[in-house]
Amino acid sequence: MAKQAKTRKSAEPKAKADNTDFVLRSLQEAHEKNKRYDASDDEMLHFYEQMLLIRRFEEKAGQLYGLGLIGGFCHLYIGQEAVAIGLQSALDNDKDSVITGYRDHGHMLAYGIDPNVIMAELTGRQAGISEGKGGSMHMFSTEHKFYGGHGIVGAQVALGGGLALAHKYNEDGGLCLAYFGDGAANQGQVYETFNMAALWNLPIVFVVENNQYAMGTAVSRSSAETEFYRRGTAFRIPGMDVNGMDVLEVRGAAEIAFEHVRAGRGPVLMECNTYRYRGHSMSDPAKYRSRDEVQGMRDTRDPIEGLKKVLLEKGKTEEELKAIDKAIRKTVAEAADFAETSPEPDPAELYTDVLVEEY
Ligand SMILES: Cc1ncc(C[n+]2csc(CCOP(=O)(O)OP(=O)(O)O)c2C)c(N)n1
Ligand SMILES: [Mg+2]
Repeated sequence: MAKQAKTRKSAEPKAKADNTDFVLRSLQEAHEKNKRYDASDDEMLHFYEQMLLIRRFEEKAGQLYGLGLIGGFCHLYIGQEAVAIGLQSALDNDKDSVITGYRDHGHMLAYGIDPNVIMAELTGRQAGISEGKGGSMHMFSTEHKFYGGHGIVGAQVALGGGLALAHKYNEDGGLCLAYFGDGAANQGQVYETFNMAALWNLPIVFVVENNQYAMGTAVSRSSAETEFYRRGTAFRIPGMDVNGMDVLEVRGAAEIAFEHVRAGRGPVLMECNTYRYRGHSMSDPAKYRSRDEVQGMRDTRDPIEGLKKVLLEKGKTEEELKAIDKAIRKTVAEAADFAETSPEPDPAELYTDVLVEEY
């Protein structure tokens, strides 16, 4: 026993371990020093408009679901808007790719994709972005390098590893932004992907959207380590702990993470702490938490209200912001009309774009 301990102690990895500690903390330290992105007034206003578009779009989607116009699953992103906007506003859209799970409408809207085609996908119409065959959980836009929209919890992380490998192999200078939830973070394939991404130095930013619940289970009931940004430690992946309710903080963190990855220094694991206001999906009565908890979040940490305050301090007026809201409500109402009135897919399309052969 004594001999073994001695061998281990004198073995080489010690210096490496110290270095690893530094690498693991380095991005978090940079983030703590410079938390919020120094946005111009125009950028800030744009973030506000984008987040509000997601909020109003999702509220309308909830209504259409209630009316029976949207079938199947529908997972709303209300409350989490700052994550998609803060991160995706920092992307190089000519090069970088994005992949996420089923809570994907906000990530599509963050690209500026026409709300009409997203809403029409929700109502299962031919004009929808997946031609009405994907629905809420399976939206794609290869034109934007947005690779879904996936219903299998955690599966998108491994696929994201593949996208990052393609960026590296093709030397196209892009990175992959792979989002997943706090529940997905307990999936085995996430760690297989961490290992390979670190081993192969892949250009990928893993983002845990920690909205505090996986279906009806709070993180403290499902997760031994609830500080998700630390979960890359065993793979020497640096972590970042980010307030996902503050779009300027998320954008600030994105700047640091993307620079690290673009410089060829390998993957980053970012945890964005956020909160979903609605149930897991439209069929969830959300009995596992109190109304006060949700209201408390809305009252004190709402990402849109938070940015509104900054804008008002910067001299914007209530009237200007109200006019923006009015215009967005109109866009969303038009998207709903379009999604209700456009035709369903032609029956002749039943076997196109689907796998029907044996493999
Ligand atoms: C492999 C797999 N297991 C279980 C499910 C059922 N399921 C759908 S969503 C979900 C919870 C995931 O929670 P989280 O990762 O925190 O994402 P959130 O819904 O909070 O965005 C579960 C268990 C599934 N779709 N796939
Ligand atoms: Mg969750």
